[in-house]
Amino acid sequence: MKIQSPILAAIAALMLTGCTGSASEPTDLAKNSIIPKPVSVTATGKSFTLTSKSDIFIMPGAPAELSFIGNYLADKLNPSTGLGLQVITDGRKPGKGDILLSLTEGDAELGDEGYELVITDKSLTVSANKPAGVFHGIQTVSQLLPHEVEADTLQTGPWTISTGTIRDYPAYGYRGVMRDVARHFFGPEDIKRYIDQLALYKINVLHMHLSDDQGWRIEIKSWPNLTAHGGKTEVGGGEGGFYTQEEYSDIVKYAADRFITIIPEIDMPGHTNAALSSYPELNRDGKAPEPYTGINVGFSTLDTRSELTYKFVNDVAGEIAALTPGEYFHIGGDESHSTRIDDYICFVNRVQEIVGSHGKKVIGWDEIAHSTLKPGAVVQYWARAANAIMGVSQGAKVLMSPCQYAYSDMQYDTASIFGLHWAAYIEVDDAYNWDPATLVPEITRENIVGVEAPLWAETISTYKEAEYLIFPRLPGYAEVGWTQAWMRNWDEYKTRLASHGLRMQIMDINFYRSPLVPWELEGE
Ligand code: TNX
Repeated sequence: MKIQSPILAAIAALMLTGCTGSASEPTDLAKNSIIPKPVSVTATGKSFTLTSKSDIFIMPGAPAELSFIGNYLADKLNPSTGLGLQVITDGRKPGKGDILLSLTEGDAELGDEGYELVITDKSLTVSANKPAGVFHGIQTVSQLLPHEVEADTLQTGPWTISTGTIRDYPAYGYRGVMRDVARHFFGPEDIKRYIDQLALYKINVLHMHLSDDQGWRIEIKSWPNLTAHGGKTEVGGGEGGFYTQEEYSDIVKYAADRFITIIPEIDMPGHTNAALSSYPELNRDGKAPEPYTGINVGFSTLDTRSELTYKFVNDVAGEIAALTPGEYFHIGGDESHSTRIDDYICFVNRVQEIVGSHGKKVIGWDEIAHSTLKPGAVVQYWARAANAIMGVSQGAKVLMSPCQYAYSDMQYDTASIFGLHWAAYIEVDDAYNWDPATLVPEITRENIVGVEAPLWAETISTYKEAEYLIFPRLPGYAEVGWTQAWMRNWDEYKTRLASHGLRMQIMDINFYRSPLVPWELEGE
């Protein structure tokens, strides 16, 4: 029985509750609260239940990533469901109540990240062309289960999902967020927890802002004072910190296992006081400035006319590129107010060559469009549309991070404790209600690689404070990147987001209880 209409599905649900179990069991897949919203959902009006007999099956010969995904799903479901799901790879066939993860080939519509979920009353199958698609598919499975599945302690269940088919794939291939770990340092454990949260919403890029005036956060073996000195400060005078190369590589691997690419950023030629303070010879006058712990911008610059500066950039980019499998290296390039424009242009042109020589493509904040962009360069639109348009006219692609909509460090409203408001107050609806492809008339769909929501860290120093700015805007940014604009609508989205309140609560996420969302919360 195929039921597409919600009314028919509701009638079917009423008819079926008598014979399939308690009235609280979901039987209409169309009434899901999946974020980001999937491309197509076809409800068939029955229900599938995970039981203590259920396991997760992977066909023999499938790539290792599929076993990793199977274990990831088991590790997620077992603590809360207590069902002891095991990953079976020995060729046994799945039976009633089992989950099957499989790779298919040549489903062109699904692309590299799409998936298909087929749920019958007997089994649940996630299939995709690539492991990334299967991984996104299991996130959808988690969201279809009751919210208690997100707990790390035993819950009662039942673990029932309504039946039907979901076919789903993203609008944009780049769905990212940025973390500023320079203004305040956030350690590897914080970043890993964040990566797991990103995976829930099918985000696939984490851009890490690794250097700024207030701190240098990644070990560079050929320039050790960058971290020995430049890593020991942060905004407000705290102790700062940095990632050793081993820790950085571990983060890269942790992210890659979750199909998230790390893009490292070394911001230059401005935003470089921490480096300048660590090495006097990088300064035009040979004198190292004091470490900086305030929140002003635009006062520092590398000496763009010194050959030593380019040796420095080459060493830094070389070491980081060698640890980073992703195709991009972010060169910053924003707010270089202390660099003459002609020097800035020469610098960005040369740095593009250096980054290219290490096998990476360049991303930079929109100001880099003043230079001559190399093929493959991406301009990250944050402030000036004119810059991004200049990039497009050079054939570059644009990454959309318009500060009035996509800046996670902007306050929600005038009462917000954390955050800034120089670009805007960004309530949860403002963060959701924009279309990357129509925001700037001159920048059209084919010019855009995707969407990124940056989180600058001047006003936040703990994980919980960061969470408060990230949630609940993050699910909205994920949907802006994943779901076609014509399928998105705030009034409908907010009811789905409302039900994610219970999930965020049970995961102990410190989220902003926006008055615009009809939250379903426990005990509040
Ligand atoms: C502007 S956005 C900056 C950052 C600040 C941010 C604060 C951008 C490319 N530059 O240096 O942290 O504003 O909102």
